[in-house]
Amino acid sequence: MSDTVLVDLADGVLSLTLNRPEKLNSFNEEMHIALRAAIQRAHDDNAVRAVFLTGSGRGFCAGQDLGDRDPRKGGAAPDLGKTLETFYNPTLRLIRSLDKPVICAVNGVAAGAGANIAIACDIVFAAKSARFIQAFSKIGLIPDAGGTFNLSRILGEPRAKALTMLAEPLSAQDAMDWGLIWKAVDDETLQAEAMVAARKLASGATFGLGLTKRLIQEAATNTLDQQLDAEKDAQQKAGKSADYAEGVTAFLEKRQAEFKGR
Ligand code: T3D
Repeated sequence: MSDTVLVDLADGVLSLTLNRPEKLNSFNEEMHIALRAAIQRAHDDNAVRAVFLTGSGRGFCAGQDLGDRDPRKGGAAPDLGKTLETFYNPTLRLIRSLDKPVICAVNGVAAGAGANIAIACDIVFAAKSARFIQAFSKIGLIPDAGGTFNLSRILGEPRAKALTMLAEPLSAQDAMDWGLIWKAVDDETLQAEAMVAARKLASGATFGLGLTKRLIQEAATNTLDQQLDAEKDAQQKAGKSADYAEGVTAFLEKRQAEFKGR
């Protein structure tokens, strides 16, 4: 069991803490493998109804550990297409395809792939002191981990191009004002506020939340007609869920619903 990602399950929330603080939680192979395994667990384990992702120490994640890419060590140039295919892309796909909400608490600087993994999560809180940096252009790379997809869709071309090409830090406040994240909150209350949201979701109608997540993601590439059909299909499934029956019953009985995520 690797300690590069701390994993804890409580109240239906699987908490994942990136844990290489001395390197600002940048990714080495061990952390890649540990994070992917933890998110795979969220897919497989019915006890998990929401995921909470954060970092230990003063940073969230500084992207790839560049110490593992040191050209001064000699040898052939690394095949970065292969590292994306082997490590980053499967993790991104797991986050996006997970039919449970992923809440991210960006506790400090999020750079390179670290920024784009945060942005790929479903609900992103950030400490007011946090910064998002598309650091790739500073080292001659392109924005990966879904960055070109998500930034252009969320921000539009002008801001996506300037952010990625200039690599200037974006404050948490600006990220919120630009619609890139859900909320910038005081540093001291970040973990608690984000965890309240995670627990609320984990005790909610998670079957419907999973369908909602998928629909909103698919809307980016669907036509209106396709999306209306997708809503019809999803609502049909939601209408047959135990959570829907419980939600309506609880409303009519004027009591709190007890959802099971089914
Ligand atoms: O390679 C592939 O597989 C392809 C995929 C690539 C994906 C990517 O993410 S590429 C982009 C990689 N990341 C970066 O280029 C960011 C590099 N880091 C920084 O620019 C800065 O560290 C930050 C802006 C993030 C934070 O700056 P600051 O001043 O707050 O902290 P610092 O002093 O620079 O960093 C603190 C320590 O963390 C420092 O170590 P030291 O000197 O105390 O021993 C620093 O070297 C280390 N660190 C930070 N980022 C990385 C890192 N070490 C290795 N790799 C890092 N990415």
